Amino acid sequence: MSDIKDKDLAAFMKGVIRRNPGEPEFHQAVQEVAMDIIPYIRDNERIKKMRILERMTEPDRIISFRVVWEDDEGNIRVNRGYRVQQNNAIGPYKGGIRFHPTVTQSILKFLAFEQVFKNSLTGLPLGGGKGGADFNPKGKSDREIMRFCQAFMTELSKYIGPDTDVPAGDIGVGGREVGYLFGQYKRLKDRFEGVLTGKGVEFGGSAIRPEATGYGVVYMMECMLETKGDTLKGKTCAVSGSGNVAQFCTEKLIELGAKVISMSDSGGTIYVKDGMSRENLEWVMDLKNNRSGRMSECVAGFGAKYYEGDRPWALPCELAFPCATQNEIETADAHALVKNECIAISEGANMPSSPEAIDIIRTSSMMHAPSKAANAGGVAVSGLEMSQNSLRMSWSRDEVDAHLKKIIANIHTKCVDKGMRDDGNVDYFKGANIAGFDKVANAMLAYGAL
Ligand code: NDP
Ligand code: 8G0
Repeated sequence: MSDIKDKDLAAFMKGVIRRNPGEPEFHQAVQEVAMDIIPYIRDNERIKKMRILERMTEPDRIISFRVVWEDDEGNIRVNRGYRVQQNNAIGPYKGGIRFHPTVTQSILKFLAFEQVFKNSLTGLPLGGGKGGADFNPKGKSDREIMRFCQAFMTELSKYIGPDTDVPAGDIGVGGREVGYLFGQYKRLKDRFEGVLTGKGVEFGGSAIRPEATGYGVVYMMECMLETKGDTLKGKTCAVSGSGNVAQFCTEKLIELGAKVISMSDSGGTIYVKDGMSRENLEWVMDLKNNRSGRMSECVAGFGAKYYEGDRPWALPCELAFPCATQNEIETADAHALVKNECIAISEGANMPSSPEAIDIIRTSSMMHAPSKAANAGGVAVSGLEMSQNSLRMSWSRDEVDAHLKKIIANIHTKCVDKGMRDDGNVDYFKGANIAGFDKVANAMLAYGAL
């Protein structure tokens, strides 16, 4: 964690660390918000007296449960499931479910905390939460995945509802898993209601939800470039990841005439010097979505170069789109981006930049949109899915895409309004933190102490 010079921030973080031992990702996410909010509320006696920031860093509740399922060999397997219900001041808890072996309470608390600010920025009535399990979907059969999802939902169904808490997918949880989860909820409750988002379009899903996060990350980049009179056309772009967010980020970049030179997975990075074609991307989508393949297979697939064990950030690029996971841009990666004169970063993954990397980027002239602003398009379209379910309506692709563009443009404007620095550059991290905080804090103040 980077050095803390502000005394109030140091004291606050000491308390957070004491109350949440062994949760480094949660400490990191809280510190990144608190470093902007503590100076902002320094003279606001009411917010301080009502302990708003302290209350926001304590989840409303955390549900942790055993998930028991049977594998294809008849072995009984045990995993741990969670739902972190962080804050419902401005709407029902909302946020994804992650199935990955690295899932811990710390990871889900950081994600739930970030979600509160992000959901506030969308302008929609959504509180924040996150859930998941330390289950590894890799190498599991379709029927094993189904049984795990059913066992997970059997317990989770007690705590969620369309006006209470509305989960969705995340890493390791895509359309197929949401289908199994929704099927089990419906079976148990005998109710067809908007209790999950990211559903198939046949059963209440919204157009554009699969695309929304990746498209939104690109729309945010367009907004940032526009402030400099620039566009995406012809720009060299490094994308990391090869899952849902990375795929649709790449698709939109190609559509808008940018040159995508990389994608990656936890095994390594592919490099395509002249930029990926639509056909290359379709090949990757089929590899990842239908064949459980590895990016290394792109060498034989379409002649990509492959760097085993590397991330994309040392490849010369003008724009960077981290779309894999937390802390995937660290000190050396940030130095490489600065050295190669990267112009801007739009964060698709949640908290992809380490605190040290953020400090390095902040001292350069790079524009840097934080995940809570840049990837908010996903949850925003989830919010629109909830609206459509309540209305028993479904909107067209064009209608939803138009809403998405507008929501991202509004978030960009909020970041500029609250994050403008004296030198005329925008601190997008500060802007997003303050704008996200304001709405939730005002709602909490209105409710009084409880
Ligand atoms: P997917 O499961 O579809 O894809 C995840 C991708 O990230 C894969 O390429 C995976 O590689 C890679 N990855 C995951 N964990 C690691 C790791 N520890 N080290 C290196 N690579 C890793 O997930 P999504 O695309 O949905 O999510 C990606 C990020 O975007 C996450 O941070 C998520 O929270 C965030 N996000 C997602 C939203 C959505 O709508 N889906 C909305 C907002 C944010 P491999 O196949 O090797 O595991
Ligand atoms: O739709 C959602 O609620 C959702 C799903 C996955 C990730 C996120 C996020 O904002 O991180 C939101």
